[in-house]
Amino acid sequence: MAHVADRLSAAFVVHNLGQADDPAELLKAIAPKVRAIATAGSAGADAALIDSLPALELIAHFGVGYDPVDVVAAARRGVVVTNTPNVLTEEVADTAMGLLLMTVRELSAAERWLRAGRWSAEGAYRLTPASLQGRRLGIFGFGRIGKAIARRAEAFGMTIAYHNRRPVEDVSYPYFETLEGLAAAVDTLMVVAPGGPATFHKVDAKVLSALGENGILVNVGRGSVVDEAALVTALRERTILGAGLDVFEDEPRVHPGLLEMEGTVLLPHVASASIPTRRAMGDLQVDNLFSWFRQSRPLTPVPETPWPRT
Ligand code: NAP
Ligand code: 8YV
Repeated sequence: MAHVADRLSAAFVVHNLGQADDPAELLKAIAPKVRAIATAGSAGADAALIDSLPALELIAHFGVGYDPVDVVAAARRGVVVTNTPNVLTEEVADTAMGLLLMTVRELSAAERWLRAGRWSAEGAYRLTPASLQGRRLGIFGFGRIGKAIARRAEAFGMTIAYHNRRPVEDVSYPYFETLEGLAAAVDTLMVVAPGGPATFHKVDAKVLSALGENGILVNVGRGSVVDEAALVTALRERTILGAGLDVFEDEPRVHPGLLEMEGTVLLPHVASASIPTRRAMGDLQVDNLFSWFRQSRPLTPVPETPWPRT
């Protein structure tokens, strides 16, 4: 974001690796002096980059999900990693509910019907097989955003259950130790878990089959959490009813099987993408850098690189 770039260049000497003609050459020239990296989106920092910067102290990531940053390599080197939690929670939960409604009630297909002149030419759009009413919502990743989605879903009259690695205290919703167990108990699965090796392809053919033929899958977490090939098969064979996806395995490329399917609603990773929310995320990213270099502490370190150091 220009706003972020302006704030950074007003305070720091900034080298833009992404826009360099020869990134390797630039890196070689500046490596001994680099004290922090600002990363965004899928452009993170891998072990090779981290290990090539001997003076590195901080990696400030734009986004609450920090799967593109190798936090294990950072922790090993004593480098602190920060992300941008909380400031996007409500926005992402709003979008998740919108995507759920679009998927269950086929709202984008209905709009396409109107815009194509089919309402006047052929009559009303079809009655949707599914309704939001009476649906049972399972949330995979019951953290900040998962809880904000639960608050909204409760107001819509949905029942709620969840799966995490451990139960959340002070919450009365049923907890499921396994994702498959959760999927079998609900008909609507909302994925809002982080990416990375621990969650890779956790939503697989078994989980989709447990969700059942009335099942709706919504993913606002990370594309890598869902086995997209298995999802395409489940949609094709109608072992689930539909899917609403904001995130994909190989962004910005989308599996052609998903594109051709009528029962999918596909958004280009926009859950936090409003100007106010993205600006708040950018400010938190820059404030982490300011706090590190002015007050010697990060504002929002990730759990893998805690502060104060343990
Ligand atoms: P959070 O508060 O850290 O919540 C993540 C939840 O996932 C935690 O409750 C955690 O519980 C659970 N979890 C983590 N690893 C797990 C595993 N291996 N198996 C089962 N559960 C696991 O994070 P948040 O702020 O809610 O954000 C969640 C994610 O949403 C982000 O990491 C990001 O990938 C995604 N996101 C996407 C967008 C978008 O634009 N689509 C925007 C914002 C965020 P336990 O530790 O108990 O397992
Ligand atoms: C951003 C996200 O769209 O915060 C996250 O984890 O996925 C989104 O809010 C993404 O980080 C873009 O930079």
